[in-house]
Amino acid sequence: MKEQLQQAVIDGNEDVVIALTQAMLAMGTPAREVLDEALLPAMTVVGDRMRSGECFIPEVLLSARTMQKALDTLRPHMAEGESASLGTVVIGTVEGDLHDIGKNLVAMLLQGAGFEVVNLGTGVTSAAFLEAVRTHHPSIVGMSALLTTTLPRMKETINALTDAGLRDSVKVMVGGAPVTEAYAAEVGADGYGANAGMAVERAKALVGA
Ligand code: B1M
Repeated sequence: MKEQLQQAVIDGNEDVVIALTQAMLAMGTPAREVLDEALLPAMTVVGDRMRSGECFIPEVLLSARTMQKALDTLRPHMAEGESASLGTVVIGTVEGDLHDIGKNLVAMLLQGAGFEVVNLGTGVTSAAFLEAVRTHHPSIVGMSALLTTTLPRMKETINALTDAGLRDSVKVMVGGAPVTEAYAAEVGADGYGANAGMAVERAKALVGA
């Protein structure tokens, strides 16, 4: 069934994806296993095909939308974390970047782990991150970027937080496929996650949980 689900995400077949996700959950497959062993590998295949020119933007969009539907189906089964709040995380994809599947996954797992999450969406400007920090007083600001061209927005936002006198009031976490631990250190972030699970562990460590 995992292979069928993976193929249905690649094909962008929403109805089949929802039905198979529900069926696997009903059979007792842990939501995390559905995610790690069927859904995430599907996006890797889609990325490889995009790179090799085997598939084009409309097809990738279809797979991405289907992936979001699968995540929506999984969400209630993953949000089984501690009930006490570990604090607030403001999270967004940086300006100029539309990729949000990974960021939403990180947001979902943070919520499941007991954080309050304010998800600012995609294309979030430095000014919007600052505004959200002033409004929500988060413990952590999380930035996601999937494009090498949008990575510099992370440093710009960190600089803007410093210039506004807000940098010491929040921890900053960064992530996304092109981000590395070394890059996170280079831009002055406090934390980095190679994947959503590692992001949650790092976020917990940052708030001393
Ligand atoms: Co885009 N795209 N895309 N794309 N896309 C990539 C990223 C690319 C690698 C594809 C490729 O060439 N193989 C390539 C980037 C190359 C580069 O910069 N080096 C690329 C490109 C070039 C583009 C366009 C420029 C294409 C074009 O128009 N010519 C364009 C840019 C649009 C823009 O943003 N301005 C574009 C558009 C799109 C779609 C809109 C079609 C769609 C996005 C839909 C959406 O997100 N709603 C799309 C998709 C789907 C992809 C791929 C295929 C899949 C991304 C994904 O969802 N992965 C991607 C190829 C790939 O990555 N294999 C590709 C699954 C997701 C779960 O993983 O996002 O890495 P990921 O998140 C992980 C970790 O990175 C980490 O945890 C997550 C979960 O484990 N993580 C964090 C993420 N954020 C974190 C934050 C944290 C901590 C951890 O702390 C805050």
